[in-house]
Amino acid sequence: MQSIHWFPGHMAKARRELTESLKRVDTVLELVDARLPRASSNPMLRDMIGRKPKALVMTRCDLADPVQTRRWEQQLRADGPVVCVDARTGSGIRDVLPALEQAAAEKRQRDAARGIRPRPLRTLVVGIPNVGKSSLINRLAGRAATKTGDRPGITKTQQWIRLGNVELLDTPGVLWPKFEDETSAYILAVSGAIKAEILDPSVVCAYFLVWCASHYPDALRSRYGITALPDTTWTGPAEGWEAVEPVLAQIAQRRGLIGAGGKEDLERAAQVVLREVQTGVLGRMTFEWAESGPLKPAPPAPAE
Ligand SMILES: Nc1nc2c(ncn2[C@@H]2O[C@H](COP(=O)(O)OP(=O)(O)OP(=O)(O)O)[C@@H](O)[C@H]2O)c(=O)[nH]1
Ligand SMILES: [Mg+2]
Repeated sequence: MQSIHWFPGHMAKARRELTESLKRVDTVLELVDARLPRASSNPMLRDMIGRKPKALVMTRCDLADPVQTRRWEQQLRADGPVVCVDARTGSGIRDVLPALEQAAAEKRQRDAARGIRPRPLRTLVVGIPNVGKSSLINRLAGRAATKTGDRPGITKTQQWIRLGNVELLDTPGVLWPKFEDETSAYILAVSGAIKAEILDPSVVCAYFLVWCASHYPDALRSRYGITALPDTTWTGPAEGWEAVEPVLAQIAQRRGLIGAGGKEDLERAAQVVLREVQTGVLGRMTFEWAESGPLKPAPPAPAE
């Protein structure tokens, strides 16, 4: 694909600050979006974090497909503790601090062996913009300790928030300078993590409709009354657009999105679809499926 350069100056600054802060923390809490757990994990952060103890939090579990979330959780657990949350309502967050302690268990033991008294875990909270870092911190703190908002770039500077046994460092979301693969870029745009305009909203929507037709066909049928779904896999923007044009025309008709000359406004229809996907109107969905295989039984719920 064409390489997309869009790394703004403030991101470079955020990256430098993260490198500095990493030296001063004991653990890292990495947040990814449960609907795209790999595509929303910043490869640059992974390299920077290195071997520092880390726990992973999947946010927006309320919007993701629960079967896929369980699959991802099982796969990702191979690399350390994983917690699934809805950072907006706080569902699942009581498992976050125990997961951090679990990640830091070895360090705690080392400290104890050296006679160092236990002190609050200093934790860096990282993730792409808008993934829910500040929302999660506020839920953990039980108060509006840091500002949140429904668009990327709300947190501008790092900020420490002290809770009983941990000190959390809220950070501005960071992205990476260049997308290596086209699919990740599309998935990030479908989720709203990056602006669809960076690619092209119509193409992003075409990618989604082609993918959705084979993964969640009922969502398209019930929301838009589409009967003839695109029967193809994504091979590129030109072929993808050709496959979804009739579908978008049908959506435009139903929504009364008719432009000058009585023609369906396909671009507006594409924008409507993307907005509805992002807000969960199409139903719970995971845009990046985990490898399939037998699901292990869910772990027993922790005792109250
Ligand atoms: N549905 C849902 N919405 C969430 C969840 N977590 C966060 N949000 C919403 O997502 C938006 C972004 O949340 P923030 O906490 O500001 O995200 P952030 O990661 O701090 O973003 P930056 O500071 O810009 O990097 C807000 O509108 C939240 O209400 C979640 O688990 N589920
Ligand atoms: Mg924030």
